[in-house]
Amino acid sequence: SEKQSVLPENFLWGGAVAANQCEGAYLEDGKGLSPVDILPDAAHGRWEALEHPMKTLETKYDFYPSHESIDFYHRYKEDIKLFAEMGFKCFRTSICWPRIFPNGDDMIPNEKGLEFYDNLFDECKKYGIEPLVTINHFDTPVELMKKYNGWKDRRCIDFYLRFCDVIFKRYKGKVKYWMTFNEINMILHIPFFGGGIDVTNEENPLQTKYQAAHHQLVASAMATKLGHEIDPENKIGCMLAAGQTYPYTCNPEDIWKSIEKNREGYFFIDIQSRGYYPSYSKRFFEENNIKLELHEGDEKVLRENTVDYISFSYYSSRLTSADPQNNSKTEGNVFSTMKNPYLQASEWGWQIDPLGLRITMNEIYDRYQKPLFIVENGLGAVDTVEPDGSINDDYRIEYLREHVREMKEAVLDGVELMGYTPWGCIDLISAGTGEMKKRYGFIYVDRDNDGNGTLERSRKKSFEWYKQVIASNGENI
Ligand code: P53
Repeated sequence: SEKQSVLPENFLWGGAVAANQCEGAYLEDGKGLSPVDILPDAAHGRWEALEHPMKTLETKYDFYPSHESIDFYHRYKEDIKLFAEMGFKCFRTSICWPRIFPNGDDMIPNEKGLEFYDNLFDECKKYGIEPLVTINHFDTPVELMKKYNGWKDRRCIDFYLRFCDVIFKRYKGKVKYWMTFNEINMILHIPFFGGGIDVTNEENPLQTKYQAAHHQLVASAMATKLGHEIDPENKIGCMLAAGQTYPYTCNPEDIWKSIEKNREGYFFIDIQSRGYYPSYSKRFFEENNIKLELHEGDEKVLRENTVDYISFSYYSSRLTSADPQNNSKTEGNVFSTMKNPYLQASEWGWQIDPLGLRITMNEIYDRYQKPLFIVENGLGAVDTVEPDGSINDDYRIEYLREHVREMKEAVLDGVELMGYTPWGCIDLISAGTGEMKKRYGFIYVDRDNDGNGTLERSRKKSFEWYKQVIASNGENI
């Protein structure tokens, strides 16, 4: 029964987390503050706090979800063992920038921080798990915001490259797959997460965001160059918060609007993958009174150092209309989207659209013709622990099964796909809400929104399901 599988033999099955949402140990071994470390949860004003981070710095909250988080910093061995039991081929995490450079602009890296990631990657290697590393996942040091207003300041390029130089050299031979910035388009929506920026007092916030984006795009290209020089084996990718925006109706006005919305995200990948500012950006900048400051050599660096692959997160499609009357924005989503009457939504209002994944993959692949990597996908849901300790998360299995099904369809459509790492393979703190209750994991963590619980780990029903998906290379879903 040597049935040929749809997915390639070397397909990278795994799971994804980010340092700032799972490690905890927020001041241990010389670490500086990450953006999440100054934020409360949604019930205590997280959104307001995200919008005015400088003011947030002066506010004392009773509880900070990230400070202990799921304590991955001390429990990673146990967790990686569980990932290995599921058969993970790869594991996506990020390197916490302020663990390595507590102030961001330090000259000398923090050895203790570097040691932690040495141990972490060695532990992965023990089980043949390939690390997949996000260099900056919402983790621009808070000190850089205080001193420079984050990525608004061009000097962040140098600080970031110093960080890249240290980690590329240190983990050479241990890490091969890198992503320069998590959800690089997030800088437009949550500039504090995306770039350590407070836009409260900015005259033209859009100008500030795009100037910061330019700095990140140049930094990303320079990091790609550096990474290839240090180890030609390195594969360096970009990362987009994806999800196709559909037009509400066949009214050409709606179609045009959806094109504009999709370009908001493509803008970044057009530069990172094609190597130059897209033609449509000129008019957009003019109409929004944005004047970018480019340095000599920027355009050359962008053109000569495009990414090796394109990774992205996909949770949902989006929907837009030209008529503002129709734009009944759904709750709980950073991307403004209308309610799609054909789709169900999660408890947090995220609309569930498996076919949208196939659509999104086909669109991205047609545009860039480079290998894709799905590095986030999943369902945030409330789980119930039964008296016997079991957790029957059939809703999560259902969500993932339908998405894996459509992912395979996209591969049959001709899309080149490197791997699949569902988000929050172990329960962790939600980026958007700071909650524990919004769970994504195959592995349950005993901890609630207020930080109560033993932090003990247990296998959910989806754990066994995912294990057989991997074992069959995606054939038994
Ligand atoms: P949560 C929304 C808000 C913040 C970050 O989100 C987001 C999104 C969704 O696009 O992006 C990613 O935790 C991000 C992860 C995050 C995940 O979505 O709000 O890369 O850090 O946890 C899920 O449910």
